[in-house]
Amino acid sequence: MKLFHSPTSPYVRKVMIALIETNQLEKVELVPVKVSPFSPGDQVPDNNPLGKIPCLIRNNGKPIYDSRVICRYIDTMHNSTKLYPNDSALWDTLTLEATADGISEAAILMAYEKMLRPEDQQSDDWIEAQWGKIDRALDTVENNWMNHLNAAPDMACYGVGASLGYLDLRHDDRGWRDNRAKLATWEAEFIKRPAMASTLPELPK
Ligand SMILES: N[C@@H](CCC(=O)N[C@@H](CS)C(=O)NCC(=O)O)C(=O)O
Repeated sequence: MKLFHSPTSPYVRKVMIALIETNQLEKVELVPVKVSPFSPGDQVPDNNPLGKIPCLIRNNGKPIYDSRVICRYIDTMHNSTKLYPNDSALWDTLTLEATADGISEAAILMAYEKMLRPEDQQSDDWIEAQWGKIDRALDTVENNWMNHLNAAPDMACYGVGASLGYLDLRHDDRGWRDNRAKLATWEAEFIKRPAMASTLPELPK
């Protein structure tokens, strides 16, 4: 299989973590790509019309996306500890994973606004509105989801780890840890897991 890959994408990181945690990394060839809404290139849109990564080309040649679909697909291909529960606990896992992905989405849109749009077209109000989503979502995680995060790790926990890593990468100045001692304490331990540590994003040099 082939995975369109970028080391800074929190969504690609989720897929990499899923592959590492389930001992399946060797099944995948990583294809490095750089995509943005303004420069999607050809390779990614030929396989995912949305022009987004991650996109996984399966052994039968068919692409699948997005990260939640890929992670669930990966979870069907192994017999060790599952990333998604197979009972009613699934709905909690999917909701927390969606919350984490939403944090990443708002954080990416903030970064795109600053990095991709001409300065005179950038909107501070719009950036703050995106941060408002992140702020509310982080408070919800801090107040409602710590029991879930502190239980056996599932794909939702890895999603939260990936989204917090992206906040550190792009929006460190926002101080997401302020007033969120429980989440900060959890994250400090969680990032020591080998799958988290080996996928830590770095800004391109
Ligand atoms: N919902 C998608 C989001 C994927 C996404 O936004 N990926 C970013 C990279 S982190 C991307 O490909 N951006 C290019 C674009 O928006 O055109 C997922 O879970 O995979």
